[in-house]
Amino acid sequence: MSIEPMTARLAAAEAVAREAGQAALSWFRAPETITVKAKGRQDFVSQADGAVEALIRERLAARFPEDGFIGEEGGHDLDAKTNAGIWVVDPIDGTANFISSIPVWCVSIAYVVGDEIELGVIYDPNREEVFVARRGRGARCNGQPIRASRARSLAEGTVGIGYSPRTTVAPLLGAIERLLGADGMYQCNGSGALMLAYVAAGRLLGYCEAHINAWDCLAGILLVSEGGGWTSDFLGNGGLLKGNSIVAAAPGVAAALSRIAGY
Ligand code: LIP
Repeated sequence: MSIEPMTARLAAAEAVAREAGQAALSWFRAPETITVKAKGRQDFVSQADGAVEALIRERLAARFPEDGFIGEEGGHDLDAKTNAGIWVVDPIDGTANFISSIPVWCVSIAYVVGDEIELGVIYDPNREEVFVARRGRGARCNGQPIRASRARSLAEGTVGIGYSPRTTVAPLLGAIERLLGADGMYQCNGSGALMLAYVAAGRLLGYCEAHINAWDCLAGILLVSEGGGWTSDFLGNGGLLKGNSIVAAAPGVAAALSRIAGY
C-alpha cells in the first residue's frame, strides 16, 4: 500500500529530528570536543551544528531527492524546476545555550510547499519533547494534542521576546516597555523555535522578534497556528530567504501583542 507523500514526509521528519537530536546531544554531553566560531555579533556556530545539519540533509535527500533544502549552516539547494517542496532546517536552535552547556536548544525541521508551511517538527532531546504539526491536522507534543493558551489578557502569563544584532535594540526595548506597561512579563530563553513551541502548547502567551530567520521559526509557526494560535505573515515579502519579523500569540491576546510588538 503506497503511503500518501505528506504522511511519509511527516514520519520521516520526526524520525530524522529524533536521530539528529540524539547526535547533537552526544556533542552537548562532550563540551570539550566542541570548537566554536563567531559568524557575527552574538552569532555562534560549532562543528556540531554543521555535522547535525549534514546528517539531516543526507537523510532527507536520500528519501525525497526531488525536494529542496534550506539549512542555517549549509545554505540552500533550490531547484525551482523539480522541487515538490522545500525542507527548512535549523539543526541546533539555541546555539548560544548549546555551546555554553545550557540545556535549552532543539532541532527544528519544517516543510514548505509554495507559500504554505505543510509540516513542522521541533525536538528537544533535553526534555524528551517532540512537537509535531501537519497543516489542517492539529499540533501535538509527545503524541498528545496541544493548544494555545485561553488567556484573554497579557497580565495572565509571560511572552517570549527574541533579539539578535540583526536589528537595532529599539524594537526590543520598546516591546519590553509596552509589555510591562500592560502588566505583562517577558522572557528570552535563547531558542525562538522552543519559545514558539511553548506558545503552541499554552506555556507562553506569545512570542515576538523584530527579525528572525525562516529556519528558526517555520516549524514553530505551524505548531502555533495548528494549536489554535495566531501568527503574523512571516513568509510574505520574501521571508523564506530574507527572514522577517514574527508575532505569534494565543488568540485572546493576539491584537494586544501585535500592538505591543509594533512591527
Ligand atoms: C536563534 C533564534 C532566536 C534568536 C537568536 C538566534 P540560533 O537561533 O532561535 O530566536 O533570537 O538570535 O537566531 O542561532 O540559536 O539557531
